[in-house]
Amino acid sequence: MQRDKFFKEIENLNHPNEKLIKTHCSYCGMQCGMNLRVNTQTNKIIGVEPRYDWPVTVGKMCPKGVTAYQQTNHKDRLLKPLIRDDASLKGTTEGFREASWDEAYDLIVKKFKELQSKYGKDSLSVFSGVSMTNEKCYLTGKFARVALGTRYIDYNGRFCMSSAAGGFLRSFGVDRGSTLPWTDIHETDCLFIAGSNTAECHPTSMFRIWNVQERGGYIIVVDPRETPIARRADLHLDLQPGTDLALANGIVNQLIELGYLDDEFINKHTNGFEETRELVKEFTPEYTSMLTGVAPEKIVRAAELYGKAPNAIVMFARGVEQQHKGVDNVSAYTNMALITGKIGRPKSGVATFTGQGNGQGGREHGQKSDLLPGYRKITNPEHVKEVCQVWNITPDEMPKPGVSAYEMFELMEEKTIRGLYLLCSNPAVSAPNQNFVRKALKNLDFMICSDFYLSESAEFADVILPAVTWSEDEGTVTNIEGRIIKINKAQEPVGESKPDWQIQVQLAERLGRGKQFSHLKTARDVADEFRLASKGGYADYYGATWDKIEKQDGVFWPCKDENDKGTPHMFLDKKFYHPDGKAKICALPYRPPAEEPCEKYPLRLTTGRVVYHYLSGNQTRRIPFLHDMCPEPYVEVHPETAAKYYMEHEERVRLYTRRGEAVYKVKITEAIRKDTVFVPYHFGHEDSINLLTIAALDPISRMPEFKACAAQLEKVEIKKVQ
Ligand SMILES: Nc1nc2c(c(=O)[nH]1)N[C@H]1C(S)=C(S)[C@@H](COP(=O)(O)OP(=O)(O)OC[C@H]3O[C@@H](n4cnc5c(=O)[nH]c(N)nc54)[C@H](O)[C@@H]3O)O[C@H]1N2
Ligand SMILES: Nc1nc2c(c(=O)[nH]1)N[C@H]1C(S)=C(S)[C@@H](COP(=O)(O)OP(=O)(O)OC[C@H]3O[C@@H](n4cnc5c(=O)[nH]c(N)nc54)[C@H](O)[C@@H]3O)O[C@H]1N2
Ligand code: SF4
Ligand SMILES: [Mo]
Repeated sequence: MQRDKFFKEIENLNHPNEKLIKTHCSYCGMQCGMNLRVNTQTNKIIGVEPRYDWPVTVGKMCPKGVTAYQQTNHKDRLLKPLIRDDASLKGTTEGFREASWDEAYDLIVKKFKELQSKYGKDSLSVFSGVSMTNEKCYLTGKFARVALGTRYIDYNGRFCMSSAAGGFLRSFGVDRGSTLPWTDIHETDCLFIAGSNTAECHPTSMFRIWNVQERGGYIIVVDPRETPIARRADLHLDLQPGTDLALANGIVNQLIELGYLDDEFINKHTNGFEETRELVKEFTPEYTSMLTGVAPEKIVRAAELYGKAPNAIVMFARGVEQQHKGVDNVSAYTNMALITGKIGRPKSGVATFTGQGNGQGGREHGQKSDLLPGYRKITNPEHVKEVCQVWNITPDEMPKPGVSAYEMFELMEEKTIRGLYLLCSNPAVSAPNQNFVRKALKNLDFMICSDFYLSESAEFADVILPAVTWSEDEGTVTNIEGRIIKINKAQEPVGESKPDWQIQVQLAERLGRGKQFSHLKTARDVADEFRLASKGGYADYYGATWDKIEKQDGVFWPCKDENDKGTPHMFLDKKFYHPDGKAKICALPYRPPAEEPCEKYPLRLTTGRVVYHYLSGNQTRRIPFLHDMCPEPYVEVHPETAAKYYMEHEERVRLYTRRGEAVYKVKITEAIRKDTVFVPYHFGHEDSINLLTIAALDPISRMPEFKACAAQLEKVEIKKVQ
């Protein structure tokens, strides 16, 4: 094969003092294939090259990916545990001193035991993230339930993918972010993409997406902003933030009106069509236009383009999901595929753009307050029994379900939760309603934070534990497609830093749970236990051995045993995961955003990302190139709106909501609705847009409404500090 030949040539060009470690990027769900370049004299990572032999991204990487390697030996790395003796300095970077691991562990165990004996097991909590491997995510769930014995564990996926998960579970009975492999995308005839700034957030998908147009197919984009992908789309539906449910119902109305139904598919493989048909009757193009701000002709045209395409894929991302009706939005857009039968076959289906590197795997194996490995339920006694056997505990030792991520902060604020083990997340930037969240963190009696840089959240900790970056450990992650892939170790841990799974094993031993943890001596040991724990669950990874992953360029779950090659396409047999084997078409009444504009707050505020930064920015703000390209946040304002407020480009203005305020540079752009302003959220302290966002939670997914609230702008005069 041509690509093998090419790759061999590249290998031959290698410098004798260099080796290449095959792996994937540390950041988003695309998990682009990369080789880390390692100097064999110093054994240090010195660079990166894209992997042309990786079938999903074929040699493509974005600005974050090509600079990701600069994280490993960065000057800001935490090299030793840090302890802060003076609690009055909480919320600052001050007052930390270096300590040995033993001293740190002793202090943590003493404090955890004190709190639990005084206030009960559930006085401790774990808040984690999904930039970690499956093995680490799995062990974090086990650590919370077995080593700490607390019900309170949840993770940053509640702010990310939980609405997609909730919507897929309701529509299909199973939650795999994509029903088909990414290598199908460029071969479809129509892409309907809602609430995804794909060109900035999943840039290495773009070559496949543009290819649809080049082959004569169509791209429809739904976004309040004219993003790069919206600019070149065949149709841009520029809706008001928070109105997707009305738009989806309106498009379904037109798919029915214009006769694009697949009656056979609906009859044989779905439930709920008649209720849905009834419900969407009122969502005529005119009524939908009134609710969403999208022109009626565009709504009809979207239904035509999607309906007549032989194959089509409905795709969405956080623009749709981060609303207090995110789950309904997901199911409502999924209805498009179910009523037209464009699912359960190659080149047609539904996919969400998975956010974090392991956004998929990290939600399947027990970091969520109600879930156990393999997507088992903590409320199901059979499931609990199965997991207890692997964990070597009795079912009565299994804690009850806890609460969602934001609700944990509420319990911290009222002191029901007194201790926190934070790892792999930076909620002092990324959680909504920051004034409240920071108060909750300050209110804790004892907090530990594991990170490789001192994050804004670590500033609230009593003990900081130095973790390793993705390049200093091995394990698996599950990419945007549901494909389990292998992350390889390129360098020994910097300083005294340790992988999170090792920290948890050592802490568990000191907490008297050696019997359940001491046998885990390597990441591979954790992997073997983790595969077993997922066995028989519907997210079954048992057959996804590291050898198979290597041999097959990854393994799509479910993969039940050695002979199972995995499942790239879901539902090819038209069997959905609900007990009756049918998918659910959902009748979903419209409700507006939790906070609508009013006289005092007349603008709609929405938030999101830029290509140069990643999430809370704790990693990317430290990379010189990325910082230079985007050194500070800004507020995007339409020229007519700016003129109304007498604001000029780059002038500093105050943006405020009912919850907080911040000062930003104005970026005047026609690529946004006149009634909407947008701020990227990658910045901390007084620059965080989450000082302003609303914690209105989705009733099912408990996702906060990051994408819509009411705001106002005001001119300010910044006085120079003397
Ligand atoms: N560069 C970069 N890439 C990333 C990340 C990153 O931080 N930086 N993070 C990764 C992660 S964890 C995630 S979750 C993904 C996120 O990927 P995306 O969801 O694509 O990113 P966002 O910028 O949050 O939002 C997407 C779009 O939603 C639009 N939007 C806002 N409100 C609404 C609405 O009410 N309806 C609709 N339909 N659209 C709306 C915004 O204008 C924005 O263009 O990206 C991943 N990739
Ligand atoms: N306003 C607004 N807010 C949002 C969003 C939005 O669109 N708008 N999007 C939300 C979304 S989709 C997401 S995903 C969240 C993400 O928000 P966060 O959970 O805060 O995500 P990160 O910034 O990745 O935080 C991860 C932290 O852990 C560290 N880290 C990385 N890998 C590891 C590891 O393996 N081990 C340990 N111990 N530490 C590690 C990093 O240095 C970083 O400090 O933000 C949410 N917040
Ligand atoms: S697209 Fe995502 S995975 Fe690929 S290089 Fe960029 S950040 Fe990394
Ligand atoms: Mo995310």
